[in-house]
Amino acid sequence: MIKFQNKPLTESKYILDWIEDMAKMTKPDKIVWIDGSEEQAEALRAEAVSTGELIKLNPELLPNCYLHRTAVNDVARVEGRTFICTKKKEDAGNINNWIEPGECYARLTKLFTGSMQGRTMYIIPYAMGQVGSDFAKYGIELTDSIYVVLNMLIMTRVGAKVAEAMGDGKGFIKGLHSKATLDADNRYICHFPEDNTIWSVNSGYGGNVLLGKKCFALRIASYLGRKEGWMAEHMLILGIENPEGEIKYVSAAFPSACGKTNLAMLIPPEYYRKKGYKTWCVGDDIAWLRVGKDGRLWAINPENGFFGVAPGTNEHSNPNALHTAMRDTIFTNVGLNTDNNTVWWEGLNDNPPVHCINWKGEVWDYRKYDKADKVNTSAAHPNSRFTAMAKNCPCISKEFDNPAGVPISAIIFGGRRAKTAPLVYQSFNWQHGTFVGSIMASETTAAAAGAVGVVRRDPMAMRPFVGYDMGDYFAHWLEMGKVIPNPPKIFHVNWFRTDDEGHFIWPGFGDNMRVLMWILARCEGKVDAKETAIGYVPYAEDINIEGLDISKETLNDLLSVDKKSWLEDVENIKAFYEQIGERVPAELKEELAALEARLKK
Ligand code: OXD
Ligand code: MN
Repeated sequence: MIKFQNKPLTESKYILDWIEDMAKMTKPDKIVWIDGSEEQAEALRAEAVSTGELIKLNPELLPNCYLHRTAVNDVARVEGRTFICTKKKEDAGNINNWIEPGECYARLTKLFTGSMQGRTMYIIPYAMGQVGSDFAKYGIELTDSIYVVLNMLIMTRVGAKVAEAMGDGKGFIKGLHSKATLDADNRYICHFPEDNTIWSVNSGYGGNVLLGKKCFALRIASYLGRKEGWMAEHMLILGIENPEGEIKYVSAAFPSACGKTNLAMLIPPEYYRKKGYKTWCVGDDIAWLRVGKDGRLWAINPENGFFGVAPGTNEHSNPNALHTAMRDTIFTNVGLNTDNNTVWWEGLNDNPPVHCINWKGEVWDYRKYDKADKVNTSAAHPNSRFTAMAKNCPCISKEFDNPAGVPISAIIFGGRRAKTAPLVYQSFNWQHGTFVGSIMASETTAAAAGAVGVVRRDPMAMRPFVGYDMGDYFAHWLEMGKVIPNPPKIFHVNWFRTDDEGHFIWPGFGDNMRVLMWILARCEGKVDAKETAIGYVPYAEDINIEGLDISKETLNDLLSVDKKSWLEDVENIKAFYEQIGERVPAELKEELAALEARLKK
């Protein structure tokens, strides 16, 4: 029998046996249950400060805030080291990396054996979604990292209530994480969807180790969603309230670091504010969607906090995120202003600190900053983060904790495309909308390791997050379309179109509300649109540009469909569908052929 330092939060033999097996393998010195109490969290923060794992920031300016630095080779999700381990390779599909489960367990067992020696194992029982809600799912993460514990306490709902809701434990998601030696060559983020299991080793970076987030709420949950008839998506959820107090909700999928958090916390431009419009954030990264009794699609945000990208967050781009992160926050890999013990990142303001320690822990000289080599010359790593509580967000929706979620009027796909995609267009129907999602593409960002600025296809922004074959995932979308009596309308947006000199043409940020207003007007059948080869595009006069320094011609440019570049894209999509393989549904191949024919007409 293993010995716990504090009272176990469950009596489930199933759960306790599993913990015992994991402890026998990893051999921690101590084992502690995380109960979700403030006292325990505070003691862990103090311990992490005493070992240097966390730096306590200025309590007057940043109350209850801390800074953490990861290893320099461990700063982003590692897609090349992320695996879906299904019994059959074809069930993981061609887009995912795959290792046969038996082989993977054996390989990782070697890495986990003794990996917690001299350390404490923390047992974190957590819920994704409100405990007791029809949407909720439960997991336990075993970890040897206090940083992980403290982040999970912000990002998920943790503690005794969760352990109680797990009951006998069957069906909970078994997560095991160890920093081990942080050896990048032996870093593995492995998912066993057929066993409800996640094993992550040799990393300390959020996206690889906060197992409730990408690993569970997207990869494992997408697999469960297909089996159980619901959807787990890489989507923000935003409510838009009109002057009559009626709130309509949209969910939107964008690839990592394309402004999801900004859109989720958008502040309407003055024109709309004066009229009485308001916006409410339900979620900034993940949506779980189910068909409601009323035949609409309903969504929850399964998370309890935000793991947002810091650089570029400022009073203009996202004041709500900034205010959210001013208390009870863990900053990771940002700069430390040593004059006042606060944090700084590129794009926060125009006053870089004169005395600063950069994300690598070195003295930093702002005069050496070189845009072309951000990783080595900036104060904050381009993928540095804040982990902040949803409840501290000034615009958090009052439905945030509603176990039933919110009804979705529109699904919006988007990418970072300099040329091809217009500012906004609407799909013809659910099937065509699924096609539009399946051909999403974006120029890559710093959220994942690898080259930045290269166009890659990222269907539904889920390329790194689908826990099974991508073709089957598309088929699941099509199936869902058949069982939602009153489905949301599906749109595509692109805030990132540039002129010939490479400048962004659309102002973005709060002004994206203008596009959302067109989208909602379309959902309500209140505005006409132009039918084009790719879908319905707005008439320029229907996008409100009052108060913006944008000419009608520029708007027309933003809304234009360049057939030549679309036809080039079609070739690229064909190759991508080939790469996904034979499970791409016939309906989507037909949509592609029909698009090509319309473009050639
Ligand atoms: C994220 C990501 O951290 O998508 O949300 O990488
Ligand atoms: Mn994300």
